[in-house]
Amino acid sequence: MSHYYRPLPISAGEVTDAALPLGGTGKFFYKIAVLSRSQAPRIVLAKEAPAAVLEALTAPRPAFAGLSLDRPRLMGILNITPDSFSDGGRFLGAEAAQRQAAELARGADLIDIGGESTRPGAREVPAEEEMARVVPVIEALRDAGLTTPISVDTRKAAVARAALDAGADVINDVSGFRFDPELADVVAERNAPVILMHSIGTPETMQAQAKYDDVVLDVYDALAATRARAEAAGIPRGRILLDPGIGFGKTDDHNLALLRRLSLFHALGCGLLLGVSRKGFIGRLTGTERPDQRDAASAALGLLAVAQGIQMLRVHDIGIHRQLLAVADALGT
Ligand code: HH2
Repeated sequence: MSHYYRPLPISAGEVTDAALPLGGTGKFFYKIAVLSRSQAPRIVLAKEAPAAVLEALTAPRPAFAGLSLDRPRLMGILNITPDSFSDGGRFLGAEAAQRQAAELARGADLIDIGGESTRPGAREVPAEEEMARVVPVIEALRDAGLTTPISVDTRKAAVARAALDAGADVINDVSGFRFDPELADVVAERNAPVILMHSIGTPETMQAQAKYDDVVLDVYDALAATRARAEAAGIPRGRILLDPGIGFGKTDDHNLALLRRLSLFHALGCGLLLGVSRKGFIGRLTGTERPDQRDAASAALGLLAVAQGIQMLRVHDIGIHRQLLAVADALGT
């Protein structure tokens, strides 16, 4: 595609009949920034965009894992790993994991359980070990009556299968089906909703490969190809959330460029998820060494994402992000 269309959401106070709805998010836009690889951006009235683009931008997204996407949702993070950058080692035992899940469930719409760290430099974990970390926790949570939808953060078909059997609902693959092609078949066979994230290389190597012609347009094209692969495997568009993958094979400047133009990704016609919570680039921007001291800046970026119509935020601190959503809702932002 030579032109890319980024809707410019407007404030709730300025919505008139001429405004177009943004993907059923409750947000609206009149104008679109037209981006290309060869020309400076232009701003045009929305109605000047091709019909197929307007259809992708305006069509309401179907509910995802039973969650309507007409308001922003929170995914709470639960890492059952010894080495995750923020909470590594804290929730390794089933009991500690269960306590944290109960805490998250108070305010999270979805709980994301991961048994393999994917922070830059992290080593791959064998499928058996990953399963041994996440499956007993998912089983224990379901046995205890937890009804919150659970996603499993895995790149592997075998882990996905075992997690779905144990009571997980959603697959969250940071490799966007690149790591294990069989994972697409598992998702299709099981009719599971899926989150497909943009990344390059593997967590061990990705930062060395962080090179793009134009990071925003390159990530857009890669996500379009990922969505097409998923659809070819039999996964309908309405069961897919896409994620630009902040921090995965991206420099700080790449991350900032993506955050400035997040609403572009609505043109892919899927719901969108964003994970910025406590990530390393926030530490570098704010001079905060400890991940658990990065929640204020994480929430500030979360608000920016919500204002651009992002449907789901992946976060560590649910309480702070519930406050963010309350003020955003009151403002109509
Ligand atoms: N980020 C991380 C892990 N999984 N999934 C999606 N969809 N989007 C993300 O941005 C994302 C993700 C990395 O964060 P975390 O789980 O907190 O750490 P670690 O990978 O070290 O376990």
